[in-house]
Amino acid sequence: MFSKILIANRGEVAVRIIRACKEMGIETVAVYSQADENSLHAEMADESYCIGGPLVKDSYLNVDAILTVAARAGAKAIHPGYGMLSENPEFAVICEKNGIALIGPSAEVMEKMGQKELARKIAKDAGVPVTPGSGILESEEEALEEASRIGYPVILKARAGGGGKGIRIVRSAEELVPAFRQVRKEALISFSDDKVFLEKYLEGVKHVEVQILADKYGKVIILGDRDCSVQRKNQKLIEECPAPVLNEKLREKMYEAAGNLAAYVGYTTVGTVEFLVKDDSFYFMEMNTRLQVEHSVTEMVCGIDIVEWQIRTAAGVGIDFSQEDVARKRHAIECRICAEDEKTFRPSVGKISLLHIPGGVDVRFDSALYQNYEVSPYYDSMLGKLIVCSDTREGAIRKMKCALSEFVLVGVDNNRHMHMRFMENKQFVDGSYDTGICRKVLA
Ligand code: MV4
Repeated sequence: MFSKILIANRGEVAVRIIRACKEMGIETVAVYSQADENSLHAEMADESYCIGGPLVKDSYLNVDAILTVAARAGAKAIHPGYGMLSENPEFAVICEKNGIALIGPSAEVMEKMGQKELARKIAKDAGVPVTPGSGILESEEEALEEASRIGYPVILKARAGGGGKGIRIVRSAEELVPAFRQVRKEALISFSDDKVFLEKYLEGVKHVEVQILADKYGKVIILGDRDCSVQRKNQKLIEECPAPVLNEKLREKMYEAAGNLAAYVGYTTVGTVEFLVKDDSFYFMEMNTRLQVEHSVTEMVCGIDIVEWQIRTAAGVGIDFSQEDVARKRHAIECRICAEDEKTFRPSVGKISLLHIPGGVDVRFDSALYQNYEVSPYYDSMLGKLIVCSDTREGAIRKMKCALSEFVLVGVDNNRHMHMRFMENKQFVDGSYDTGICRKVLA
């Protein structure tokens, strides 16, 4: 087991990882930017090092600074969290070369599954259903040919895309070439990789993902599934576990497909297979080779600390429980509390003058907030994740409403009233919602 772990991240995920390490008796090293000098994660870690300016390129993405701290502090492993360097294969290779374990799958697997069209091919080879689609589109003519072969609507996707960037739905041939140019341009700017492919666009789908835990001895456990269809501009807002309308037969087929893919590609530690679900069919969308923001809802249902097992499996510890031991009866919901204007959704900054975090049975708020904390403009607007769990979905919705009502956050605008609107929305309440729900609720 690692004696000391450097957390190469900030905010709620850094606090989450530090807590897991403390519970495991592992020493922690935090890195922070000048803007995060008074951050909770820097305060909680055993050692903290300032590694650069507020911009992520100067700090949290500053590989040299992070590895220098790891060497100086004697950290044997680095936990990348999510976002930042967590799916950067070059960083994984550099860590491997420096004899530092990057907590995640191997650099090779991270690289393969991070290229979306290659991941689709691997999924198909592993017997996982994928939507009809193309390879990398080398020209506008090829894009037109492939779109015509597959049939509109199609969705253009950047190979290195993520976070809602490098994706465009195209409904007719006239729109295709301008959209193709736009996605390539956006992908080059955002990911320095303008390779784009396309798929048949499925309307009215649910976005359901399956949580994988795999050790280095071939054991793969499915920890549960999550419905992540409540998204605005490809940013998830609300997630729930399990997905409310999956029938058991479909769920078992999706679990088997996700497990087969993990085994086929030699996956280790924690990962998520994202699917599109429509009626009784499901299709591979992509695989995330890192811890996800929404891992917490799965933990609340299955009672397994996903971060602890991510660290254990990265350190070569075998999974000592079976698939049957994974509880699935309860229901959890997560609302992402963001510092943003309720009407314009523009990020909000300021000093938290009054904070009351909701509590109670199975109510959890994962954040890095504290009274008088200054919310800075440099980073993601998510302040924390409010998670509740109950024996039934109705109970979880009721509990979430109570927790949202109890929440006090004065000093920055936040989206708690928006979340309350979802909890009162008929489509959300009956579980029949799809990825189009935001347009309806927020219209
Ligand atoms: C799709 C899709 C429908 N058909 N692919 C969203 C971002 C990335 N995870 C891929 N995504 C989707 N891919 C096909 N073939 C629907 C989504 C999707 C989505 C798309 C646009 C706006 C919001 C969305 C929310 C969830 C999933």
